[in-house]
Amino acid sequence: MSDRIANAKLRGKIMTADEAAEFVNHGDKVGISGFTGAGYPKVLPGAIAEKAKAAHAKGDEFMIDLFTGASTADDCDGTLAEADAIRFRTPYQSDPILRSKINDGTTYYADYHLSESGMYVSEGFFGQMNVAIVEAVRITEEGHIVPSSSIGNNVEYLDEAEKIIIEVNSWQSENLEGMADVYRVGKLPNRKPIPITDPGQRIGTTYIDIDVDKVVAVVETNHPDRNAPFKPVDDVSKKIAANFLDFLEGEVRAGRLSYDKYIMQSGVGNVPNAVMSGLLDSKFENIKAYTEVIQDGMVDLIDSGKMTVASATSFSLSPEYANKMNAEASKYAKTIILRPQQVSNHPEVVRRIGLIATNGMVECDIYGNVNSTNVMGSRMMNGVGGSADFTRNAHISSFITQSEAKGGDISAIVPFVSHVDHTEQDVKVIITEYGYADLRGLAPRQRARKIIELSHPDYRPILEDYYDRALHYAKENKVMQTPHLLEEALSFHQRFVSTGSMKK
Ligand code: 0RQ
Repeated sequence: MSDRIANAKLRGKIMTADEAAEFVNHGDKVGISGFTGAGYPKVLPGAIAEKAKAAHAKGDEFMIDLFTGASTADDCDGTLAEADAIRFRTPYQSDPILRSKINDGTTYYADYHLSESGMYVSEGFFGQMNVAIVEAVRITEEGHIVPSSSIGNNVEYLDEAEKIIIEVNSWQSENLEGMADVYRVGKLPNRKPIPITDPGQRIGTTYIDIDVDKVVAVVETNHPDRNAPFKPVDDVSKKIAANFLDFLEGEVRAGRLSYDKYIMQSGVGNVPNAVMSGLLDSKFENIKAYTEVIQDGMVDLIDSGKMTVASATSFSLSPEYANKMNAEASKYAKTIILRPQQVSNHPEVVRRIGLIATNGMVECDIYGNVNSTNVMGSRMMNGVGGSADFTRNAHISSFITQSEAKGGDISAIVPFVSHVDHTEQDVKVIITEYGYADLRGLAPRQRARKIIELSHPDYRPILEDYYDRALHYAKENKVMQTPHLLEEALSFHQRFVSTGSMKK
């Protein structure tokens, strides 16, 4: 038995994963730790999946409703999805098997803003939570949980579930203790302001206090966090990063930003990660992050001394960087604060801090609406995540993307988005490898040409042609606010579905 379980009562609850899985029943609402591949339970999902498979082999039903912080990994979401054990899933995912189960209709998926998902659980929107399964670095003498590499919605699940199962993972460094800053936002109608005015402020505890009597099982594990490596930074990403820096430099010249006052939020994905490497060689110093996840690029900024504070709810690191974080956790704990996602993404704090938000996207349209989630209008990619928590409330909200996807068969800029996650009112800057469009202060017709200029040259003439004809129609019919040809607005998508390419 590991010496990481200091509470005598909870030491008496140690059992195997298979034994603990007996506390999870068909139809249960199960809230687990885990956020972008960090801090998710490592062995219970596999044991629950086996239970589901055995039930299905006998012709019995076995499916759970699964609530997380955000995405997990193949040995959690993937394993459960493969066993057809997930009936309902929220709020964010990125596992390929789970994605296919969502898209083939096996699993219902509710895509919610990450800052709100825990609150919905506390407010009872989903009904009674049955089981919380949370990974810990250790359990203190009092029975408090020291969370591992993510905080996510742990507090809400531990508070609301009838039963608690704790996985104590000895792979996670004990030196992660101290990174967490656990603060309960409180239930309505008695909320108080969250007292954060700077990303570096600590306002809570380094542990999560729980009702020890609810703990039904403690399982010991020794498994790494798993995450896919980022794509190498290629020439296109370098150009996008350079254009993003150009935009920041413009803000400095305009007197709205100074080299030591940049507070960033950076989204998930390869492109946002690449943009951070661009900042390494920039003039910006004392960069602070009030964001959701800490990716490899942010660790490089911390190592270089350029980033002095990073507030997030989780890591989202490549395997190499996850090992590095684990080995040097006590060093990084001086710079990094991990908060519940309700706090890391809270609109109140985001608005007050005045950060610059930068997120990836699937596509945007010529007027500045952004689709972050649904490919061709209906195939779920990952989810909106925290992108809208930040986008709507940031001082400046930017979106970055390559101008095309799938080897050029898809244009990231289309006449009309096939799904809307971020509306034209919220999107202030769009950046591709061809430049940036600053949309602030512009009406839709003043934006369209600027956005089309960011598209790939293969698509620019078709977009210009669409816009010219839409303008002509709009003038004749006096519908000039956002000119569209309704029968052609989704023609790029229709062409892709019929021919495999958006090109004419
Ligand atoms: O697919 O993996 O099969 O090759 O999407 O695309 O270009 O590597 O971009 O990794 O930055 O991800 C929107 C998915 C972009 C991400 C998205 C395909 C492309 C590739 C990845 P393959 P790239 P990125 C929280 C921030 C929503 C959540 C969010 C995302 C794969 O940014 O999930 O923002 N965002 N959270 O081929 C079809 C298109 C496509 C497309 C890209 N138009 N059509 N497929 N792809 N564009 C806030 C924080 O604080 C973290």
